[in-house]
Amino acid sequence: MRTQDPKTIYLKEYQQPAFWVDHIHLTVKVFDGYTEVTSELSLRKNPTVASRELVLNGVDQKIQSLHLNDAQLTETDYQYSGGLLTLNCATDTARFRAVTRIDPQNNTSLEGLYQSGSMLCTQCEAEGFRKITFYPDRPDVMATFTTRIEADAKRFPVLLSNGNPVDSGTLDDGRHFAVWEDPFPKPSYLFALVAGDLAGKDDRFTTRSGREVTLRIFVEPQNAHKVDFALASLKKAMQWDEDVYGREYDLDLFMIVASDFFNMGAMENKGLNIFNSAAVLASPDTSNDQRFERIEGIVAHEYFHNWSGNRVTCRDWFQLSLKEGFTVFRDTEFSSDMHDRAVKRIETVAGLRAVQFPEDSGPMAHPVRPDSYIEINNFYTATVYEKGAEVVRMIHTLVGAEDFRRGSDLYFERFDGQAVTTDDFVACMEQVSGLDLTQFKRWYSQAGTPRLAVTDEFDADNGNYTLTFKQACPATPGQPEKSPFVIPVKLGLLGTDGQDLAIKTRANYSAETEVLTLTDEVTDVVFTGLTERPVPSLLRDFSAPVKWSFGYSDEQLAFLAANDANGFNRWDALQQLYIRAILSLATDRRAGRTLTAPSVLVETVANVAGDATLSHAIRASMLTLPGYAILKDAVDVVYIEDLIAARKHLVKTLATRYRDIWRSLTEKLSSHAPYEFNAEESGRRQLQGLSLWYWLKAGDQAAFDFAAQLYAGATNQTDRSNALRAVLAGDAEALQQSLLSDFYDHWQSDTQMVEQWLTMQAGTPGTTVSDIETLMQHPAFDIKNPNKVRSVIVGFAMNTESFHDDDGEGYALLASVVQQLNALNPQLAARLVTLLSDWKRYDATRGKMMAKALETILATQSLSSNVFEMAQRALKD
Ligand code: B3K
Ligand code: ZN
Repeated sequence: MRTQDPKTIYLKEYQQPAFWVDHIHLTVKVFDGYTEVTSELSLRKNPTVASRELVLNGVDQKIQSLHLNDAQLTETDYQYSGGLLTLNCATDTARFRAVTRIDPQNNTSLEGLYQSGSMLCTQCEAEGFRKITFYPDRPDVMATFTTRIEADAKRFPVLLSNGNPVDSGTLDDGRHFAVWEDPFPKPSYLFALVAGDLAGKDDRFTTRSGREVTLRIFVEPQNAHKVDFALASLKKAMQWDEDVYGREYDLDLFMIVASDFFNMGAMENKGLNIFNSAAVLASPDTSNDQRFERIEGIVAHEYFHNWSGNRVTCRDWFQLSLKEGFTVFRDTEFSSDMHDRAVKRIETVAGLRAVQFPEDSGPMAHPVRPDSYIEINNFYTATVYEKGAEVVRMIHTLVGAEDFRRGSDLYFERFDGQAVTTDDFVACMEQVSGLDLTQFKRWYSQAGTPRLAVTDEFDADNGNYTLTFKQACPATPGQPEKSPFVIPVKLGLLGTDGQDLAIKTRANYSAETEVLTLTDEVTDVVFTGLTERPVPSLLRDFSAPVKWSFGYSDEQLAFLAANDANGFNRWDALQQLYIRAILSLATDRRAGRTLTAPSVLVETVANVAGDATLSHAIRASMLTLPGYAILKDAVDVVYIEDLIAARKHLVKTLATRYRDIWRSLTEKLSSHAPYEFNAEESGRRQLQGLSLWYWLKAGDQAAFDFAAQLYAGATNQTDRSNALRAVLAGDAEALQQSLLSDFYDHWQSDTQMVEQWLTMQAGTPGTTVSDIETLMQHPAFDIKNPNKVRSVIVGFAMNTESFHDDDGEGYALLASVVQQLNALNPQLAARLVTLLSDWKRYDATRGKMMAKALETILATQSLSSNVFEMAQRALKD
């Protein structure tokens, strides 16, 4: 164990800095082997703070010289330890100048300035700017930036930073320079710099007030054919933000750069977004529909941050969800408007349940607005992002679309150019709507997924139907007791004919929005004037992120799946049936009983598969079984072999019973039309892919032949990956091997395709730890590249059957990879620790082995604070 644990930062201890920065002038000179950074800060005393201490963050800085108001500082004038430079500043305005050297070529943390392939680029959120120069690296310090970059003209012909280009020219020794000016005050986490030999492509967008904006995307030359889709997505996003939020872009230039080495998806730096190549480069031949959809969403997300994040930013990192929750809500709405709203809602909720719910019910649970952290990078979580977006969605539901828009207008106007809090956001919504959201704000401060148990009673004599809602929220780390949440419940009542009945009730319910607002631990709602006992359709569109239950019979769930007027709830009813069936099959297996899939479910599946009134995409979503993440979250103790066997049994039953349906769907859904990415076409391909997968599971030779042909004749990556996915899930090993090696031979020079190739292999059932070790020796693998690590290691951890093999070797492998990455890239290493964090849910033997892997990690020499925090939280009681 460490002798000294890293420091914990608390929200309650927030204090403004003693000095603000009005302007920073940066000069970055790139040389072989080192980079020299000169930074000149114009400082202004904060009159509300008594202290005169100037506190600057700085990590891995080799100091060349420091000046305060033109006086050179000597070592007795300042203190520099633990990443903090502190000195006394007697004047109310001051100039501070630092000349330091940094080493981007050897910066494998991918934070600050680092080398990605042949280019240099930056990642400053959350606290990377301190790796570039000394600065008050906190989001409440907002300054205007001027950035001068000097570098070799041949190696780095393109030199970029935030804002507008204001000067450029040549220097001696084959070097050149460029100067950029960003007129909008911003926190340091939004700073960006790129230097490289990049190909650019331009497009244009005219804003509604007539501003002509140049859109420019930069990529390594071999990727020049993969930029059009991102540019088109960007224009759609710009238009949408004007139409839906009245928000216009504010500079003359908007740039996107693609980088192969990147810790996450993308980064919203002002005017210069930097993207993980995998999240921006697209072509029909190398990206499947899912990837297109993801890219469109991420491009929009980063663009939307220009307002929700950049113009109005976070006061401190506890407020991260202020920008992330709101921006995820915005990008989700954008995607819903671009494609199919019900399908998007299904995808969002499936993701929330698979990732955020388990996070919220385990040792990593934390509020949407955390109270404390050691390493803020560990809090870029599904809770802050996705649950945060659900919280904003509930506000939207409660205040209504019109007031939500007025509230967001007020928010952007009132706080433009400021760093604020989630309370400030909510206050705007309160002001425009007149609602008191005090109790609602518990969604920001209380962790855990509330449980909502619903029961009913029908009084036939009086025509009264009563629903009783009981809410409770389990304890989470540091929060043993919870107070009731405000829970919006959108509902309908179905009559025997499957139609919605007219609803009359006494309280809490708005007939206009069909939303009932719960505020108490127990709420009775009486619906009047009913001549029959209805079937309730609850939490329509998943109106609140809760785990709700109602004692439906299988028949009632099947009835809802067939009739509910709410598309989302049709899907959800069937999901409940699947989960129920798989869990009961798992119990049967454990008890040694024979397995029989329930007939109500089996019949419902046939009805859905043949229901031509449903869109292809909805049918595909409804026919997709819940994954292990969701199944695991539904049981107290995970006996993984039982879950696997139960799920397989259900798949096999559906596959063999309906082989003719799968076959005919697969064949009928073929098309030779040129590839187009839109809701209809991607829905068709999705349903075909799924049908082929089922057909193949039935073991028909014709299915294997079809898949091999689909693969060979594919003119787009969606068909190709559908064929591969189906074949890899079957047991025709020779065919699997031949397709995989063909794939690599053909695509080895395409980075995105190689990443997919790695992911496919890591995820194939039957892959062993030694296969993974072999894959990690392959020339295509690089432990310093996060995409490659995610493809192989996360891909393997998602391969439930293999990763959880009872020899525990999967866990040990993961621990050793974390140990290696701890020194290279602590942020990525810490992410991987979460793959073991649900250890307590497994059977005792597996749980122990997983905990042991966590202990091994915790015992690592020179453990980073990132990994320390995660492993220690995961192991805590
Ligand atoms: N704001 C960035 C995420 C930064 C993560 C730093 N560890 C991307 C985004 O959410 O848009
Ligand atoms: Zn974001």
